[in-house]
Amino acid sequence: MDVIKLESVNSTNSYSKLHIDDLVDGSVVYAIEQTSGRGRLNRSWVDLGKGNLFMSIVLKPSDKFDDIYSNLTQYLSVCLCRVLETYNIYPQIKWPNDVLINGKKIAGILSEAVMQGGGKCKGIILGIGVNLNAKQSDLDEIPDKIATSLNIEINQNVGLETFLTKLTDEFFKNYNEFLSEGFNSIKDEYLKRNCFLGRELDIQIFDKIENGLAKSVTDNGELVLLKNDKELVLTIGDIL
Ligand code: BT5
Repeated sequence: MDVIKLESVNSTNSYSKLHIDDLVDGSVVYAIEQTSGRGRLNRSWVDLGKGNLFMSIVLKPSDKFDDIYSNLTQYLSVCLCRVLETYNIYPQIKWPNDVLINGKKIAGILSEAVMQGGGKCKGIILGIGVNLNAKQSDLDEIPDKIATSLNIEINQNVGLETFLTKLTDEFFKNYNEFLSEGFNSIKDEYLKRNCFLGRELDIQIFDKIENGLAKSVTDNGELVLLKNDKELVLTIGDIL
């Protein structure tokens, strides 16, 4: 596994996209400082100082895009939960891939496919930010979300490189199984950590809000929402 450490970068995802031709399948790019970290839909990811994880995994499974690549974020959320549990804390997953501790956001995942002419897929950039060593006063400044950090949850500092190695080992341990079986290979592990099923939810889908009872998750990782006796099957959205 190639691991590339950057002292400072705008975004590990942007860097990985820019250098995708030179990065081999399975490369891991991480940065000590990330100046313009990106979330989904033009949101940003806040750098809470040295010792936090900003990482992108570069994957080149095939030059044809397969639908299961969209579930890589859910696969990574399960891997992250397993690693966090080794610190004796109990994370939960909010569909599709938010990882929370006691309802507070500790990590964010951003997956981007890099396509080229002829519908060919050059690769998938799977980015993740995890708050490992943050100050409560900085967490309080994060817009729109209540956030936490591993050091605050376990009351001690966390080794960045140790955490990175645990997470990438966990990721690659079952990656080939995930590629052949898709979301189904992690469905049970995903569901046992969920905090959304059986609840009435408001879900933002671009500029629209749907609401209903979260009934189940399909074998493809979609959320089934029950609304006026009708089932809505959602592939994207943000639980509000
Ligand atoms: C995400 O977006 O949660 C995906 C974030 C992915 C960040 C990684 S870091 C390495 C790689 N390189 C990048 O440039 N990005 C990836 P989204 O679901 O859109 O959530 C964004 C929202 O999370 C923001 O609008 C804030 O409310 C909140 N947020 C921002 N920074 C945070 C932090 N450090 N901790 C907790 N919440 C945060």
